[in-house]
This record gives sequence, structure tokens and C-alpha cells, in this order.
Amino acid sequence: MKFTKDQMLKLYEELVHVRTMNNKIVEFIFSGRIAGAIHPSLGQEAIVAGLLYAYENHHQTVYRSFTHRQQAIMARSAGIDGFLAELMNRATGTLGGIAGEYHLVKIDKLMLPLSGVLGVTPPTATGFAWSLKLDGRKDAVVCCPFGDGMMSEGYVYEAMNIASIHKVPILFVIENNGMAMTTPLEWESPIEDLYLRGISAGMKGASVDGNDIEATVEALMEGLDQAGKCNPNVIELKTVRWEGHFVGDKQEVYRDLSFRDNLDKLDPVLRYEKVLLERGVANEDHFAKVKADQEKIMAEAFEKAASAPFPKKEDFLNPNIVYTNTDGLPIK
Ligand SMILES: Cc1ncc(C[n+]2csc(CCOP(=O)(O)OP(=O)(O)O)c2C)c(N)n1
Repeated sequence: MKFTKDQMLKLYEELVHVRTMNNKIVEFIFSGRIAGAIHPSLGQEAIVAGLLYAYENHHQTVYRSFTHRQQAIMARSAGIDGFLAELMNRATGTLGGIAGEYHLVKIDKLMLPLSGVLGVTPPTATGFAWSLKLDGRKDAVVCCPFGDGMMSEGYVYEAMNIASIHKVPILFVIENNGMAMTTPLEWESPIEDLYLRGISAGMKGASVDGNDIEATVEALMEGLDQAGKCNPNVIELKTVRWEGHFVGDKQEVYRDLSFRDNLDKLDPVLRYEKVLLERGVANEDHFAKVKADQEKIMAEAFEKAASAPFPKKEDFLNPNIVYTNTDGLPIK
């Protein structure tokens, strides 16, 4: 795929958008305005930005599940104000601040069920994709991203197997960052290339440099195209987790951090800046403007969410609010 100048600039903007949101999340956690274990995608922005771009440019509707590192995609799906308020457990959140990001389900916004239980999304997303096929829906497809740690859960492989047997319209995306919490990949998998698990389930698949935004987008667009024709497939995107598992996790006690010596070779934002400079598509002034614009957008959106009130205490105990139907509306 050749990208036009406008498309390249859009990809760059998305990368900066995701990086800026990551940095804001960290800032708001350390200033006490976001609570709980939040997992940003620092260093993995090309995957999040690539998925955003693919979802918005694929010719079918893309229902999606999420990893815990995809706040920017949740924000684009739910609407940034509602999402950020939900992330900060404010009453103005998409689900009234009761769900938080871990349980933000909104089918009408294409957001498939999530859970704090690792491994739940592939079986759920596969079932949803299968129902699309049974309903004769040719206008829609499902994308299910997950990490290398999740790939080691038995029911994730079972989901791939079922998807392959019944040819359901789903793309599995493995974000292989080489770490599952404190566990390095070699402790949980005898193979480095996890897309081979999809191949062994009879699907097509490929492994791609997940820090290269263009390669990532190309692979995802092709994967969605195939999935949309009921050819389930798997794309593995290799990347590196820069920080601890969650913000505040002291990873230096369990992890060799020598990868940090080569961050400029890994950094998806810096790498794409070099590409755009070499191609004469953009210059340093453009990069600075995009960063300043994104900083302003994020600062305003985060402050707005943080200034909203918390839900009422009794709402957390109200089953009509805690349990919702698939559109995220209270069950009456
Ligand atoms: C069933 C279950 N086991 C363990 C956990 C704790 N846990 C949350 S995230 C995670 C690691 C996930 O690793 P990976 O899938 O590689 O994603 P990454 O965090 O690297 O993006 C673990 C073990 C959980 N939430 N649920």
C-alpha cells in the first residue's frame, strides 16, 4: 500500500495523539486524579494508532474488543469526554463512572464486552463475530487484540480454533511486547513468533514490526479485509513495553532494562518523524505544532473530566445501575 501525503500526516497525528494521551494518564495518576492500576501503551503507540486508523478506514463496521493498553481507542469509540470521565470514575462518564475502563461495554459504540479477567475477550469476540455471520451481516467484522500473556490462556487458543473451524469474520491481533506483567515471553512460550498459534489453528497469519506505523497499518488493513470475507486470521505486532506493567510498577526489580539504550530505534513516533523528514513530507515545525495541538486538546479534556462530580455512593450498590444491558443502559 502506498500512503498519500495526507494519510502519512494523519498517521503521524494519531501517533502523537496516543503518545500525548499516555503521558497525560501518567501525569494524572501521579497527581492523584486517576486512581487504580492503569496500563498505558508508552512505546506501543504504533499499534494503538494503527488500529485507530484501520478501524476508521476499513470499508465495513469494525466491532472491537480492547486490551488494557488501548485507552485512545476506547476514547475514540465512546467519545473522549465520556471515556475520560469513566476512567476517572466521574458521574459524567459513559456508564456513569461506575464501570471504569475495565468494564466499559457499549455495543452501540462498537465496544465489545471487557473484563478484568485476562483471556475473556477472544471467546466473547469470536462468539459475537459468529453471530454476525449467522445473522447474514456482511457489513461488519470483528477485531480482537490481545497481548502475548493472554495468548498463553487456554481458552484464547480455543477461540481461535472455533473461529477457524466456523470461518467467522474476525481478526486476532497479538500485541507481542515480550512481557506479561513480570513474566518475560521465554518463560511462558517456547516459540517467539506467536502468530504461529493461529497458523496451527488453520488460519493465515503474519508477524510484523509493531513499531513501524505503516507496516502495522498495512497488515491490519489486509487482515480486516480477509476477516471481512470470513477468512479469520491473525496478525502479530512485535513491540516493546517501555514502562512497568502499570503506572508506578517498579519494573527494575524484575526486568533487564538494557532495551532503553536503543529507545530511538524503537520509538514509533521518532521513527516516523525520520521517515517523514526523509520523504520531505513534514518538517520539525510541523511536528512541534502537532504536539502542541494534541497537548492542548488532551489538557482541556483531562481537566474537564477531573472537574466532574463522582457518582453517588448508593449508585455503586444499585443493581439497576451496576448491571446493564448490552447497550450499556440500566436494566429496569
Ligand atoms: C485470569 C487472569 N490472570 C491474571 C491476571 C493478571 N494480569 C492482568 S494483565 C496480565 C498480563 C497481561 O500480559 P499481556 O497479555 O502480554 O498484555 P500486556 O500487559 O503485556 O499488554 C496479568 C497476568 C488477570 N487479570 N486475569
